[in-house]
Amino acid sequence: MSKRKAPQNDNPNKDLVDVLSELANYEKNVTRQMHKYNAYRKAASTIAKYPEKITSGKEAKKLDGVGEKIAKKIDEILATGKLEKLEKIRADDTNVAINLMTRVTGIGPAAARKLVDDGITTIEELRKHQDKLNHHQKIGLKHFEDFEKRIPRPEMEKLETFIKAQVEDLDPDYIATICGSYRRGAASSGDIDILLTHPEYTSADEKQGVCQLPAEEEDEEDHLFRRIDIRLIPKDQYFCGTLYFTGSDMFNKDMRAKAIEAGFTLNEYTIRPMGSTGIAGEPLPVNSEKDVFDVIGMAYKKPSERNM
Ligand code: DTP
Repeated sequence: MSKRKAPQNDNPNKDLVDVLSELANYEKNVTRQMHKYNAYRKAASTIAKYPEKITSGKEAKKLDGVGEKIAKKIDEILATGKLEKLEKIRADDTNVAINLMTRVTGIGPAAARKLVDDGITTIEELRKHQDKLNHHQKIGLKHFEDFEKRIPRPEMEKLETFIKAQVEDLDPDYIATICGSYRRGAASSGDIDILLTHPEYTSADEKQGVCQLPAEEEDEEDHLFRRIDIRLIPKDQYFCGTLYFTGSDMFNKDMRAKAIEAGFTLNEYTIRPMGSTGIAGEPLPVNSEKDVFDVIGMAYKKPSERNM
């Protein structure tokens, strides 16, 4: 899963979206208050979709996910060009260091805080104390600079062709789908999320790795190292898997909420009916992503329409 989200360049409310996204990251990485993280993310995502320039908190409050507190912050940003709360967060060295550590793939908020408590505040220092890292985190640190860079779509297309050919060679019965933002049609992706299944596959496994496209011509510059997540999924759970790993994360949250309203519980593995006792029933048979939309009573959305 990637840590850097695509930049919002041509959005009339880019400044507001950037501030809310930075606050969201702070709540996730530093305070670990996930409900606040979700609230800021939700507000940032609705504002990012709003086509006009927002001129007041009152106007923003009409949008889904923007409440009183966020509307106030928007007024402050519009009036002063900044947000006092964010200025304070940025001025705190511990916050800055924790945020930096979480940018390393494999280092989550808890591990980041522990490193900072141990006095490690820069990537350079982290490189000198690799004994504190597990295998996954060491890979993240080794490729820190490359992994921060987004993967342009043309490179994703080449990776897709390359990976699918390898999988086909292994066994033509494998079904492979590159999910994530790539499947939603994004111009660039943070990483490569591959879901793999086989008609005879029955138990789950997960691999995170690193890959690099081979240079096609001798004088061509080397490609960067890219993060690749490969998940091998049982066939009966494949479509709930592609649905979840295609995202976006906000779309997933919304769809889960709609599933609950319709009396079902949906996750990356299955969709199950919720009994009146609050205990989930047996997984429903799912043979396509559309089956899941149908069960919930939602109109089908193509991957490119799931960018919320
Ligand atoms: P990027 O281009 O930055 O890689 P992405 O592919 O949409 O963007 P990820 O690679 O981080 O995002 O994750 C792949 C998918 O997994 C994502 O589109 C939806 C799902 N997902 C990840 N995290 C969450 C979450 N917290 N809640 C719900 N779905 C999630």
